[in-house]
Amino acid sequence: MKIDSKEIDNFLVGLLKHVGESLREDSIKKMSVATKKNRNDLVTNFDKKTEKFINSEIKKAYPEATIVSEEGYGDSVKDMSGLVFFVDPIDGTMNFVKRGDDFASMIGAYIDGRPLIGAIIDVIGEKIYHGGKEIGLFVNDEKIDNPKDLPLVEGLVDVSAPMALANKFNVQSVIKKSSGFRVYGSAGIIFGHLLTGKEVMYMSYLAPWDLAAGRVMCEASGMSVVSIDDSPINMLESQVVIVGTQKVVSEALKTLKAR
Ligand code: 2AM
Ligand code: CA
Ligand code: CA
Ligand code: CA
Repeated sequence: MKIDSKEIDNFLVGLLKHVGESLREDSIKKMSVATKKNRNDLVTNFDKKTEKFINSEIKKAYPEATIVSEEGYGDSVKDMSGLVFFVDPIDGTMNFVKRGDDFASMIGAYIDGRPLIGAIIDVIGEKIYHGGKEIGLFVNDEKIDNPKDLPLVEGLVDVSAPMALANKFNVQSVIKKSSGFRVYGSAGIIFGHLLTGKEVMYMSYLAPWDLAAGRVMCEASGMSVVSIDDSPINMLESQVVIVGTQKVVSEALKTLKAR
């Protein structure tokens, strides 16, 4: 299969532009909210509608590709061979429902397991972060420089709320060494902050669709993306992941091991 990363990047940016326009209109329309595993695990009619739309556009453009997505309209993907798209139609559904901002839509493209292109839209901020190793990274049409390799003491860190509150893996020891602690509630929004140097680390339990697009872009920008136990990232399973500048990730792993 001949794969052109520029062509996939253009396709994903076009798709997310459309998703952004439609979600900005939709958010004033009637929303129906249901719970999934627990009362904080929400899904709306817009999560489902958006995933159906994205997946059908991907299938039209790339009929040979397989899709891993959150809300059940994807394929049952057992291995990473060929072209695989990861789709999170609304990332930060709780923010979408409760605040109407700080939510994202994310798509990551991989070829034979290799990260190819990531695309994340900050829907209300109207920013699309996109690109990959081969073509570079952009916010909308503007090229972004790689963020500085700052140490923990010089940057803000973001840890998922449940992990930070329960002090899982003694993560509070890492938080205390940083400049400050933030919880934005959307992996996609946080990846945007990492890519533009506004935060230096994100640690969370992430599903494949939470991680895929951000991993492509953060690795392309020279940041580290590691699983907490230092095993290779598995894109077909959920895992606890640390993403950040090289200095911060190595400091974080050392600090967590020293507990
Ligand atoms: P979501 O909104 O697409 O579900 C903060 O809640 C962040 O963690 C969001 O990016 C959210 O994605 C994700 N998230 C929420 N619950 C999760 C879970 N059980 N496993 C993995 N990621 C989750
Ligand atoms: Ca969800
Ligand atoms: Ca998500
Ligand atoms: Ca989601």
